[in-house]
Amino acid sequence: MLDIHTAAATPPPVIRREDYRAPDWLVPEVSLDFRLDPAATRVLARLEVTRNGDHARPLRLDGDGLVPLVVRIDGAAAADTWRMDGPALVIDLPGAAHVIETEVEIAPAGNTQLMGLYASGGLLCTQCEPEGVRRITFFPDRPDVLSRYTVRLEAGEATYPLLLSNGDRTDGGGLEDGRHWAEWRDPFPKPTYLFALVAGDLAANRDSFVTRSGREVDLAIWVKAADVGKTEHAMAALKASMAWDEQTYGREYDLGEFNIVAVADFNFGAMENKGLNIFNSRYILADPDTATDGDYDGVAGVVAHEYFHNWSGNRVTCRDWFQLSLKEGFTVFRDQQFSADQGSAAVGRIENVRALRASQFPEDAGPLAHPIRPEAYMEISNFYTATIYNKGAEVIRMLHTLLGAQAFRQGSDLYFERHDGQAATCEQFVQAMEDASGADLAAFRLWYAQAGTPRVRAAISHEPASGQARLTLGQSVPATPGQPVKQSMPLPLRVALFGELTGRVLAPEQVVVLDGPTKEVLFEGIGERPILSINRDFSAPVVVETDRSAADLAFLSANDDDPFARYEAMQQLMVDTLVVAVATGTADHAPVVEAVERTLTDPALDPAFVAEAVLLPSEAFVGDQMLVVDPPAIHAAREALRARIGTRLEEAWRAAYARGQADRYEYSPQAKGLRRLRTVALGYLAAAGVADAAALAFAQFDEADNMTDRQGALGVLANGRSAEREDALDMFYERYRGNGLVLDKWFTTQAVSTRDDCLDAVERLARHPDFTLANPNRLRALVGAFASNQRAFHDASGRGYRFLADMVIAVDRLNPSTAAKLIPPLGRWRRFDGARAGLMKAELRRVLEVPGLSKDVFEQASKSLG
Ligand code: 0A1
Ligand code: ZN
Repeated sequence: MLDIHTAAATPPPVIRREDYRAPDWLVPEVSLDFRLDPAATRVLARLEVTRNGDHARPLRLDGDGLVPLVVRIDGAAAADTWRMDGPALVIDLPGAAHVIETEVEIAPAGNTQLMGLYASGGLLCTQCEPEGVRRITFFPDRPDVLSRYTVRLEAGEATYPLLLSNGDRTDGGGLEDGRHWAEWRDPFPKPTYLFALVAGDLAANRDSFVTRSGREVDLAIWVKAADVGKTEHAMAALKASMAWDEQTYGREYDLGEFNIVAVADFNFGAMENKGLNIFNSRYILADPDTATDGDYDGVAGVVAHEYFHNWSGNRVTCRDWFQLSLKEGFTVFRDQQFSADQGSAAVGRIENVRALRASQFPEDAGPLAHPIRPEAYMEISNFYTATIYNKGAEVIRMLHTLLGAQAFRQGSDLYFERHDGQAATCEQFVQAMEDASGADLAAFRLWYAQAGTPRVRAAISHEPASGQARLTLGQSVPATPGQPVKQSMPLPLRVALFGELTGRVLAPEQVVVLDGPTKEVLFEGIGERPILSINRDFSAPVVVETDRSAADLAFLSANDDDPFARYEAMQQLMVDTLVVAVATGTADHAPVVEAVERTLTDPALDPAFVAEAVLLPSEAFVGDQMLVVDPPAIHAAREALRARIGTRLEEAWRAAYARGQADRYEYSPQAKGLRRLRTVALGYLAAAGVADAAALAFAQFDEADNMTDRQGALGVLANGRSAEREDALDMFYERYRGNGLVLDKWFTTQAVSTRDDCLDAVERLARHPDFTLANPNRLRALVGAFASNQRAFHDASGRGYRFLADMVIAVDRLNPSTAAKLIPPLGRWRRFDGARAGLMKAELRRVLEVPGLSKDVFEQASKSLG
């Protein structure tokens, strides 16, 4: 087909939720036969198709770049009954059931999109979510067509000794000419997006797990032979996840095998293919020398996430892609619960909220805002967003809060029982929760339909004479694209009151549901002025505005019995101080310094919590609080406050630093907390400009027996101007130049630097021989990280914007879905001054003028321009 229009000239079609129609044809059984070869792989498909309902419509098989070499209907070559409709194969069929056979040839080695069948470091592997199967074979590539798969793989044995697919291996053997084959059968009907295969030369860490009903499952994590020693943490997390899901949700694993494969080139974190999870290697490989404590947490969290999808996603899947949050929001909630149970729940919750505020809140406040169940898309790959995942998880968490743990579990049991083996909708999930609990969730459903972060106003008044305190609440949901007017939503707010004088709990925690535009709550027997603690544990994903004074916030930061609320009070105090400093050029630092000191020197507190609580909010987060973001002013104000906290509390930072010095590396929650606090302390000492800061940092860097300490120290050095800086960067590079995942850290450390010359360094690094556009991890490590560096990216010259747009344009030719993920920082132009906004828009326009732009980038750039 000759397409002379650029995407910009002919916008791609919009797919709408309201247009959903059940599939015309079903495919209960499919056999796929792969003759694997990187340059030319033959794919033979045999589909048993059945007409779905009473209609005369033809069978339509999606394809993307495929040419049918053979089409057979019920065993006979059928030249005149099929035709191509654009990329799709359309076949007129007379009966109710037929067998369709097709054959195509594809070239995995040339697949730079990393979607479909592709090559990565000598392996052949697949990524099929959301619409990758159509790049492998002709098929109804939609999640509501569920099939039982039999897969035969054939390849050269020397290069590809390992042949994996979904389900359990049923057969295999040797062939002539050094080739061999294996057959896999997955007894569970599944949609195309869960299909997977891997062929390669890998070694395994093997283990086993006995399910609660006594079935033994063979577990294997497949990696390059040299990396097997880095899979222990992932294996432990897998077994812990399997046990946890039995305990917490009553969900048992259902196949005889569970395989995980790590690959170096991957568009996302990992993929939950049935029985054959494929991972970005950064979420599998971990050892103390190469992975930070944060990386360890990432590995455990993603292993758990993909495992939990076996039920929330695979056994019950999504009817259509508008329901994506059905599996993703629920599964993120489940992995957050798991991580909270494994480590510090308080620190975990703080990290969840930090991530939500860093990525989802800006999305919800900008041109790409969408509800967790979107209404329309051009390219579904653009909807794997923080809103679908993280806000989706917050919505499930609110259900958990509103219904209580027990009713929530009954609802989840009912959902799995009712919809096992089906492709379900968000509505069916809510219905199951409603039916099991008896609760009325009519208004709650608005959370699925409305975008935007609600704002809550909260004020408390007190009458000493009557002992009454009155909490006044109001909500508003801001307008978002396509949704100018919003309805109030039920917001579960955990609330408590503390006594200013006695420090006592005056009103223990209760859940107040703000279910209209306003609400008043009366508290009796309040004998002293109450201080309001609200949205404890971040019970609702909202912005809360109160008029609490600096003194009240300081009080809560020291005395609240909810760790999240304590952290939040400190953050609010810091944000308020910084906003005043940016607006007026000066601010009273003392309340923040005192609050940090109390937290830092409180021996009862967990060091991991302390390390989170004493960190200043990011420059981007401060920017999000302002009408017009002024990046240099925010940077200056934040650095000044950092320096003040560092200088005033130098002795306390030195003490925390010394306390974090361990004789020997240990992986335990306590040791992790101390390491975290140690590097935070080092950062404050450097900010204070103490004479030995660089020497301390370099010693920590050089003597470290683990990556957490080493990278932490490198980050501190990278922000400074010491002689040690260049040495440390060079040493780090030389030590790890063969390890791609660690080299990513080297790029990121420089891209997030607070130095004035960061932008120059980033432009230089983009020309470094180890930089490549082809590897998504490397791209995110440099370009993604740079775009999150508010001051450097928003350099008044516009060079940061130009750099990002150049990258988008270059990457789009290789990997459109990854290119599109780089666009959102340019879409925030409304929040900046006229000069910056103009430069940002000009770059978006420049991107849109590129001939042959992908629909992925077209959708994001055109919406961002607004
Ligand atoms: N379902 C996966 C996410 C995923 C989506 C797309 C991918 O390739 C483009 C890969 C993974 C998850 O939630 O983990
Ligand atoms: Zn997921």
